[in-house]
Amino acid sequence: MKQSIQEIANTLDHAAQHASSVEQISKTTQLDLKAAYEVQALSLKNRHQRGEKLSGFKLGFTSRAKMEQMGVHDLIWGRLTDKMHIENGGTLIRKNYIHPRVEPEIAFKIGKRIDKALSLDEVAGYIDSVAGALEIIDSRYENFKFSLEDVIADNCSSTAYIIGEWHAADTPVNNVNLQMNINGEESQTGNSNAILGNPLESLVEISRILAEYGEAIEPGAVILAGAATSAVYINAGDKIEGTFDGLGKVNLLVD
Ligand code: OOG
Ligand code: MG
Repeated sequence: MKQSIQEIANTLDHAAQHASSVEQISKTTQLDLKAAYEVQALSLKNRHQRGEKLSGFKLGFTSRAKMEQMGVHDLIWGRLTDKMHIENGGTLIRKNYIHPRVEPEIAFKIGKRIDKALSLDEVAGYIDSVAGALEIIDSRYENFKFSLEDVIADNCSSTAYIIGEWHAADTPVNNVNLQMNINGEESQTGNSNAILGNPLESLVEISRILAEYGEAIEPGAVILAGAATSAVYINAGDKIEGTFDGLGKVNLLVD
């Protein structure tokens, strides 16, 4: 059934809240990119009405590994809220999610308001601190399958994130070797340069995109640069550990 932008937003928000998957929107309603981002904004509005606060932004499909895994080849962005944040070493309750996956990321904490497109040379001056991170994504669509517009409308599968210890802004985030182990076994290995050649480029991109969109990034906001490797399904009982050379470890338990 064809749905309005508001109805789609409510459908996706409901699916996220109740851990129940829905059919891809693109099967019944054609959204263009602008409409897909409108759906995302409206679904976030629902979250804000329930008391969730915007805590930052994320980029998606910034690495070839992710583009190839999901068959989508354009950069996307979504919004993070305080409710999505899990402490390092904390626990994710599997039954609250549909089919969650984990992926290793680089995180930035913003130190100074960003309200314009920044160059690679400029972004350093806006960073408070940097860290290794794990992102949990949980597409609200059946079988984790979507078109570009579908995934944007679904807030880019955003569900949860875990940040490692914050390090000084000048700690290198490029050329960081990283490894993700699940239950003590190596699951993914990679290098942070898989993210747009240098994760700092993700900050350049989000500054440009949000400036065009008329939205500022406030001090304290977290930016997830995008996964450096493919994402991996997680199960109750899993112990996940990300190791980032020079940035330390990030841990999550799944219950
Ligand atoms: C979309 C989210 C992509 C990333 O880091 O590339 C993303 C998805 O794969 O479900 O978060
Ligand atoms: Mg991600």
